[in-house]
Amino acid sequence: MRQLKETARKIKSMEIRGAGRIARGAAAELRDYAGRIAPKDIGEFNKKMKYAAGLLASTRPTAVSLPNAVRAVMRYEGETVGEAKSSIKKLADEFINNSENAVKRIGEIGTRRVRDGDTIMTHCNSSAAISIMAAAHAQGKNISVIATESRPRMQGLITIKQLDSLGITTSLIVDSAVRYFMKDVDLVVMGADAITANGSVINKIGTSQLALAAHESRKNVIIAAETYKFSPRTILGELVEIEERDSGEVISREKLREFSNVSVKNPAFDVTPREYVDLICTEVGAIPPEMAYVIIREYLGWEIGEMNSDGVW
Ligand code: RI2
Repeated sequence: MRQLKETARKIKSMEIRGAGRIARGAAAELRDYAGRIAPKDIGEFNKKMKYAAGLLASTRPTAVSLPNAVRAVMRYEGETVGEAKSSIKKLADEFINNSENAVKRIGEIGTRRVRDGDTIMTHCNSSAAISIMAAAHAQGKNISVIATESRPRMQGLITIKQLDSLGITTSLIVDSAVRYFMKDVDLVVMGADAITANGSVINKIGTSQLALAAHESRKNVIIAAETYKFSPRTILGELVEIEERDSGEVISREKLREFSNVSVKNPAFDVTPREYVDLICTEVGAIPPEMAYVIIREYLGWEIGEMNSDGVW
């Protein structure tokens, strides 16, 4: 239980972060937790697994990769504890393996849209988006990247580190400079935390203004996202919840206490309408955002359902 709570804490505090990584982290924790517990019968096992699933799924509300991963593992079967444990292990390993392959495949597909000499702008830190840049670079295309800081958590610093280690020339800019530099950009490549049935993209706060600036300058916007980033429940009319994070990420509590009439708003994500997205690059192909529904139907159809009182779908 201690290890389970520790993983949940790490996801919540963003020690484990990135929509793909938190999905793989949750799947791995469910597998390991199942391996560690010694319940008296299958009934008790199922109850413990439901609790673990609910706890992990509730750590961050926006990235749909997280509940999709939890659901993928919680489809386990078994009449005995032993059977259930091995079913969970198989499903979790499958999810993690598919997820890692998907990121690689997105790179191979997405690189076809990158030309030699392109300057790419990116936002935050997305392993799927970086996979495209890495693949283009590995093919010998001479690309350079403009990366935003991505306040308040500065995930842009992770991006420049990763690109630098690959040998890709990168400029770091403040978030408010995206429109200023858009004239130098050939292509925008970003990740996603969730994609709705109508093709809207939910990603790190600031994504929508970057996409808007790109649209104004007629620059293409590619979203790199595995199929498990698509949200089945949006078909049922549900909106994706935007995570509001602690004010301390923006300004220290001490500093804030100096003011009487100031509060902080810190949404972690925003919504980019599909009009500002040219292509969503998934592991099963590059699709226009209008086709998001098809991905949900073909690849995640079994996921649609309502949450029960335990917080599990
Ligand atoms: P990959 C991140 O969320 C960013 O918004 C990033 O664009 C998205 O997840 C996708 O990342 P956060 O965890 O799955 O930093 O492509 O809040 O790595």
